[in-house]
Amino acid sequence: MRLTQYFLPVLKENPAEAQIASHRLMLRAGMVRQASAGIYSWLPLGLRVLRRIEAIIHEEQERAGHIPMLMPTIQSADLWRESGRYDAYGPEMLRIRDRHERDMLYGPTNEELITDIFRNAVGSYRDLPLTLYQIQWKFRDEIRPRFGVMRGREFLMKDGYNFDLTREDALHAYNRHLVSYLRTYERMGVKAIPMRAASGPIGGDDTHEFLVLAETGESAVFYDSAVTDLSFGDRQVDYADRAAVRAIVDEWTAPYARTDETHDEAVFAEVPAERRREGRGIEVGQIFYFGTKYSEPMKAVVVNEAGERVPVHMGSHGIGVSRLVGAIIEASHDERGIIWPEGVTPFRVGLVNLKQGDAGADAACESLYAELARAGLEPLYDDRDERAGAKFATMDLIGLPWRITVGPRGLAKGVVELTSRRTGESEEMSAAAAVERLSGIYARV
Ligand code: P5A
Repeated sequence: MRLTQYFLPVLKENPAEAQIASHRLMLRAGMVRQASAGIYSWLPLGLRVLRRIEAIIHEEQERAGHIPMLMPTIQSADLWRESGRYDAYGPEMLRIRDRHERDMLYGPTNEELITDIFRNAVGSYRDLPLTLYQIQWKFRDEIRPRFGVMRGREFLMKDGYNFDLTREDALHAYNRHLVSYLRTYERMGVKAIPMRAASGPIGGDDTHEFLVLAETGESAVFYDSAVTDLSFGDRQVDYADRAAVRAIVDEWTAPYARTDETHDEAVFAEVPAERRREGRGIEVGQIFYFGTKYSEPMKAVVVNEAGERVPVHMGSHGIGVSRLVGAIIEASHDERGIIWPEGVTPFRVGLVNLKQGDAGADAACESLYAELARAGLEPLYDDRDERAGAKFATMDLIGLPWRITVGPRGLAKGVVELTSRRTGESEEMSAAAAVERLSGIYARV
């Protein structure tokens, strides 16, 4: 993409309404604009990040054997009356009446709708296990939307729902989700720690939240620092192997890690003092096992091997897709701007022409731009007629992990400069060597 042909409305000044770094930087970098309180338009640069996050989620969910689908944002109130949540959900639910005076709502979550789809299609244990998921917009009329996309009213969520014959099978689904989420967040370049939490309006007793540690997080957290040393790495997981999946869950959930809702001082006191940590975190996901909470009232039953009709065991599993964009920035920025992890960066490399209009520099940039694109390195070429300082400031603000700088002086020596946004370190090398270096880096993402 050439910057002169893109839509990147960056702001020079800090917007007054933004209280935290991620909100400020998302506005300044031209990623989002507020449409009304807690409701945002995603501008092209922001959308690219959102799409990257979605792509990682899809890959990891399908790897775990879960099946993508798409449900509508607007739902009928009738299903929610069946489960009893229409009244229970309260003012967070945006209620709508259509022209025929039918009660509708903008879905805050989809347990009822998916249970309805399931009960109309599945009747036998032979069709289980089944896990369906979607990535779809949700609406929750939060009393205090704030921090930009972090606590929005309209927000993008990955929501998955498992249907199983027994509690044991459903707990395996729960474990599959926990493990696939560990992998998912790690690929996005953030450390999200599974913590025991409370279930709220979704229900059930077994639930973990995934938290990214950040001072601006809304949840108070208590944890054993040992949990922050764990990393998933490139281990292969056989999701059909219950014991193997369980072992990974045990590894991550053995160290003490809880939100304030489930925190227990007495248990926490057993953690060696030097490893006890208190802090704040951003909830970027939550998984639930709630058994037959929806399947019983909504009569989602299957016939088991003995010929009996039994309600299915269910759970639901969410990732805050739009919130993650803010959370990743909270965890990865400096005073000059965003620092994208390679896994979610909107463009993989920025190309800066130090002397636009100089025939040699222009030609070198054109050929490098084509080369980078061919190598799948998705370059953003700053081809504006601007001072070098302004181009660097824009690149630093939007946070691409790598920058290649091309200018007449380097070209005379046959080199360009490759700079890391994270460390600020620069290295001179031939254009071909820079393409090769970046190809190697992104091959590991
Ligand atoms: C799980 C999937 C559920 O709704 N039902 C379907 C279950 N869980 S949850 O924890 O309530 O939400 C899942 C994730 O969505 C994000 N989230 C939000 N993001 C931005 N703005 C909001 N107002 C908001 N509310 C929830 C969180 O990341 C949460 O973990």
